Amino acid sequence: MATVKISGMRCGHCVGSVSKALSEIEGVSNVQVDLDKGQATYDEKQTVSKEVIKKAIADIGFEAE
Ligand SMILES: [Cu+2]
Repeated sequence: MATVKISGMRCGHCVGSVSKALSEIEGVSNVQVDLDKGQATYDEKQTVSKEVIKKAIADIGFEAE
């Protein structure tokens, strides 16, 4: 399981957007977004570059580290 910190999420709508964006990345599954912790966890069915994850999150207006 991988974890990514995400800043800028404020509500359930943000959680939904992040969850959808991550789920659409090839190789990513079981996405769980935690609003209170400001992070998402996911499983990798294949190796997924952290840069790909960061870009997908940046593309929808949030910041990942
Ligand atoms: Cu929101």
